[in-house]
Amino acid sequence: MSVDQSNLIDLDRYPIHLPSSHEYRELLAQTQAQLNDDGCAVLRGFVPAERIAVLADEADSVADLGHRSFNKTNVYFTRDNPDYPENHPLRRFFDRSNSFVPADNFGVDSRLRNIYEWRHFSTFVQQALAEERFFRYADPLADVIVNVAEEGAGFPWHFDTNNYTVTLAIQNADAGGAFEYCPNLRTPEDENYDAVEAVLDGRSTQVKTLVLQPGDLQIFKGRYSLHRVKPLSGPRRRYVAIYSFVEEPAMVGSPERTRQLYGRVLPIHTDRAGMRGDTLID
Ligand SMILES: O=C(O)CCC(=O)C(=O)O
Ligand SMILES: [Fe+2]
Repeated sequence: MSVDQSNLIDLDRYPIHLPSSHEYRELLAQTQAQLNDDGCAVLRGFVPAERIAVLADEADSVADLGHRSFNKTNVYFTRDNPDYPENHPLRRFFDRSNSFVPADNFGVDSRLRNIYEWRHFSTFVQQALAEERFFRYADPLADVIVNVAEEGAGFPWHFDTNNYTVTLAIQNADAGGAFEYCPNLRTPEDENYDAVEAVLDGRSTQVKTLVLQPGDLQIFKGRYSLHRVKPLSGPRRRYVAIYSFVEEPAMVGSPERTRQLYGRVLPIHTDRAGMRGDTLID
């Protein structure tokens, strides 16, 4: 263990570096139980409040390098389908905006990267998710990124296209930004369109709200749980670090998707085109 990780992660509360300890087994059991219950686990104060400034400063120093992209999307990220009635969830489109700081801005000295690359971190997350195949993402633009969001920006309701997401809250906006989710609203067999429509209409009783504070780690299984980030307000930017893990060791994003999200591609993306791996959250 290097000094860096012990400086940032609250290892007294979250002894992820002591896998044979009783405390580790308890932590793992609790995290797994949260994931089993509603597909979402939160480790509050994973980086304690008094240490988060280091990460906020790091995000601040590269925030302007975020690549902005805007689109209109339904909750499924699919095209409009005129075969359905106009108010069907498949046909309801919302503004979505992203600003992702690409991962090559988080180099070997990055404290954010430090956490991601610490072997105890990925082992813990893998065990929590009970995933057999689990690797850090080989994409040098996408393995560790920061999402920068400002007033007016939003993540409207959606189902993720990947199975799980690991995020670390770094800074909240002045107001807004609560995470809302509906655990297991759909299944592989049933899209449950009526329930999705109720959420979009604001009349669902299945919405849970989570207000994350800087330093909280979230492990979220978003493929079956409809979710959004409520609109932000005020001048302060919201920063969230996204740590990507995948099922195949050599995967990188497709050139098209990479250009869309990060504004550029690297030789590795064009060389490996064909080994598809669009695992970034959305
Ligand atoms: O920023 C967040 O907290 C989560 C955003 C999200 O759900 C996504 O990008 O898929
Ligand atoms: Fe999502």
